Amino acid sequence: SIKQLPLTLIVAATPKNGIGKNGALPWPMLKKEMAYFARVTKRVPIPANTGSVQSDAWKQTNLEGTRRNVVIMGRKTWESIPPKFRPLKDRTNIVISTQDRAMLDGLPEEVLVASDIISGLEALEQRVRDGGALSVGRAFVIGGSSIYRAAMDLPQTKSILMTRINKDYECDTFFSVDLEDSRAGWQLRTREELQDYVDEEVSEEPLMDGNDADQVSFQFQLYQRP
Ligand code: FOL
Repeated sequence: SIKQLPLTLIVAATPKNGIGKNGALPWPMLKKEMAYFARVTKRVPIPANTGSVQSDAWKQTNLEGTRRNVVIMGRKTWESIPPKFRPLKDRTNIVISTQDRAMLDGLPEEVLVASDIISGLEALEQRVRDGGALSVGRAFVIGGSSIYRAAMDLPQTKSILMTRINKDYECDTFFSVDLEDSRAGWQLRTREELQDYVDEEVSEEPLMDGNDADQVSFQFQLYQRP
């Protein structure tokens, strides 16, 4: 059932878990980091092989384009995405808002609006049945703070793709989960496990990005809980 669909949280945060400032990201445009976010949230996993070479070859060609990943975000995160980039392309966008969608100006009809994560997934399931949306690949929770917190309270949230930004930018919004507190059950996976999860190579060394005035390094991580 869609209610039990695994959820992956994807977030970039400073050493003090800062994620936002004045309705935007706290750091300058980090091209390689944003490109990673876009690639990973778009990439649909190929379904597990069944053993038949012939059927696996069929799946690779024919299931391509039949599934789409989902991105779930709060209303303020939606508004923080540059208009030319929203809805996030090649992904089914779900916006969480207590307001009616009529109150959210200029929201394209393909964007689903719901009052909470589970209701949003149920609305999507209905739209898939109606033939109005592609079936669901992976589902990512992309923020902000209150949506991250709501996702952490759901038992199907077992993976966090964290980008650790190695610089203390001033922030007014935080990721309120202490991944270092072992009592919460979050475990840092190895680089190899991260690579298997995102299906791409991940650098052993921190990456560098930013601009001439503001250089910053960052690293990609995977946390999981049992
Ligand atoms: N997770 C990570 N790792 N990095 C982030 O920057 C991030 N940002 C959000 C949530 N999780 C994240 C929320 N904020 C776009 C802008 C802001 C945003 C999320 C996405 C955005 O415009 N994305 C475009 C790429 C634009 C570009 O290539 O410059 C996209 O297609 O995903």
